[in-house]
Amino acid sequence: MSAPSLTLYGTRLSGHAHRVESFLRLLGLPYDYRDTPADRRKQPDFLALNPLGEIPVLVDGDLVLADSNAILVYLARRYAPESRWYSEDPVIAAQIQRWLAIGSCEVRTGPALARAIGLFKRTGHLDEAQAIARKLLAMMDGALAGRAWLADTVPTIADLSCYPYLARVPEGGVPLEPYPQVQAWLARMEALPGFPPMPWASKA
Ligand SMILES: N[C@@H](CCC(=O)N[C@@H](CS)C(=O)NCC(=O)O)C(=O)O
Repeated sequence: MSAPSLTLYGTRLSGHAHRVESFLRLLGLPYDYRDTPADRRKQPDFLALNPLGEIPVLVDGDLVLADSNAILVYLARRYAPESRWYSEDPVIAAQIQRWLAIGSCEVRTGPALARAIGLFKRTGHLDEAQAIARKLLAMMDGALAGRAWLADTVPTIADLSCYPYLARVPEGGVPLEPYPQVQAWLARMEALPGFPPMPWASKA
């Protein structure tokens, strides 16, 4: 396999970009990082990479790929095919897909939106986003009882997808204390060798 030439467009406070950057770090893949704040995402050169104007975007040689979960799948299959970050097992693959979907839906409309309203003055209904976050956290606390990881007996891209916005949901006004299984899982994530914790915006 030729040496990868990877470029990641993101920002350090984006949980979506964190999904990708944490995986690049865990896999030990070298990459260039292009800080891409909101105004840059509307420029023609960035829109040529992702017409939706969203980070993250990964460029790997001739490949331009947007969407954090799609990038996680690509990196796992392209650069770690023998690992268990992804799975060919039908049941585990389906479980991973379920959590990636939750990462795109409930995580985005709950913890991610509550944090964005609180921190970045994004428009939206804070009460509704916090309610979705609490419902999701309660469900995850139950799902993680008696198991260490979301989709398999080892960490997978499902855990990477769900981690960042749940780790920093207190910045959206939702405390983590009522959810001990989620807190223990977040601690396990942050103990993975080479794993970069999601930064606190309030401490940035
Ligand atoms: N489905 C996308 C969503 C990415 C997303 O929402 N990115 C935000 C930043 S965290 C963004 O760039 N929004 C457009 C903007 O802020 O201009 C993914 O998973 O990558």
